[in-house]
Amino acid sequence: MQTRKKPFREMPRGHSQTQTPHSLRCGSYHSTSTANMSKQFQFKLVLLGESAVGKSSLVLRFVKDQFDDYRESTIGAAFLTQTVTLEDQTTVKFEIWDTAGQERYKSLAPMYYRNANCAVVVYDITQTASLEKARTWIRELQRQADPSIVIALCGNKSDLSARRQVTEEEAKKYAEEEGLMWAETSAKTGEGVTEIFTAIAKKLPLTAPPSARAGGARPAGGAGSGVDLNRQSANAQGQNDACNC
Ligand SMILES: Nc1nc2c(ncn2[C@@H]2O[C@H](COP(=O)(O)OP(=O)(O)OP(=O)(O)O)[C@@H](O)[C@H]2O)c(=O)[nH]1
Ligand SMILES: [Mg+2]
Repeated sequence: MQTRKKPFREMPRGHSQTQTPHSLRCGSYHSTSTANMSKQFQFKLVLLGESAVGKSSLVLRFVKDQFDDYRESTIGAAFLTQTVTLEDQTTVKFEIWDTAGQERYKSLAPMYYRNANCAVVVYDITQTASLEKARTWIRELQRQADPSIVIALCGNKSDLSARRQVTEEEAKKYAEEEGLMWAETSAKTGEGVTEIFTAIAKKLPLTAPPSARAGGARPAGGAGSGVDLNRQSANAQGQNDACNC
């Protein structure tokens, strides 16, 4: 059992560390355009999965391109943002809620997946039980989250393939049956990490109007826009403000 230290800007339950601008608080999804009219969208993304599968590590890799062999388990949830730019220069800003996988925090999860546009449900390829847990989360999302939510199943720790317990075939078949995106990743080596978030960005409805419940993306200058993302561009890469709203 590894000793895990250096918390990843975690948010103790009931304690707000928020420096988050009002416009970025959960439930606020807007888009606007830059002077050259490239489109920008914001989406709420939630990570779910058993404790120690590597949710926080995936976020740390995606947001800061770092990895930490000794991480502390997340308390409550952590909030970060990261932006990806697609080939057509559309930018998608993810507001990421990294939830705590420990059982005692399970009841908090609906608060984080409510109104989420996309979810990354993570399992550890070296732990069969973690795929079972992922299935449980997926069933819960299918029942309780917004019907339009984009769900990606992510088999993490692909660098530990010598200890693999979950085959690619098994996970892929399940994902296909459920209509989920699927990929294997390694937060340690970085393999597949940017790719899975980019694939999600491409799958999100970048032109559709927002659905009734989830915060959908809106075209530049459309009704309800008004948050100038460019004003927050200093925070857009690797921001890790926490928020408990
Ligand atoms: N080898 C390897 N280890 C990883 C990988 N991702 C995470 N780890 C390790 O797995 C352990 C758990 O990682 P975390 O990111 O804290 O897991 P978590 O899912 O956020 O756990 P909770 O916060 O308790 O829900 C840490 O020791 C990480 O260093 C990976 O891709 N490969
Ligand atoms: Mg964590």
